[in-house]
Order: sequence, then structure tokens, then C-alpha cells
Amino acid sequence: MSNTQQAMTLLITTFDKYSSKEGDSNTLSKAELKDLLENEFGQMLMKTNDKAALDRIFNDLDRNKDNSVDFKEFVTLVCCLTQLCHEYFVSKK
Ligand SMILES: [Ca+2]
Repeated sequence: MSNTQQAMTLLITTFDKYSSKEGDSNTLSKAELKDLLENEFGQMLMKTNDKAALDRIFNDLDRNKDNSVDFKEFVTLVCCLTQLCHEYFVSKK
């Protein structure tokens, strides 16, 4: 498997690991999103003990306002973070 395929697989399995913790196993609740952000993006993002920040991220991600974050909504976060990382990478070249 190529590195890109591995990265995509990792995104799917990571999402699944957290989404299957409680309630609907295909979506992230706010608590599941908090765990995921803290454990997987810790150094990059936060501060998820900042409740206002978590609320803002959750509400931004939950585009269809069903009070949960599905995989499609989750990947928008990953895309944003990847773009930020890329900008940083380019600026350091
Ligand atoms: Ca949603």
C-alpha cells in the first residue's frame, strides 16, 4: 500500500475508533470529538479543556446541524489542518 493509501486508511480507522465509543457508531458526538482531538491532534490544536473552543470547532464541523460529526464533516477538519501544515512546510523551505 502506498503512503497516501495508508494515510487514508488511518483516517478511517481513527474516526471509527472514536465514533464507535458511544451512541451512533457512524458519527462523533461532542465528547467523542473531544477525545479524538485531544489524543490525536493534542499538540497541534489545543486546549480542548477550553469548552468554548470545543463548542466552536464542533459547531463549525457539524454542517448539517444534527448535533454529531460524521466522517464527511470530520475530513473537512483534517483538510484544514493539512492545509495549515502545508503552508507551514512551504514557508520553511
Ligand atoms: Ca453532522
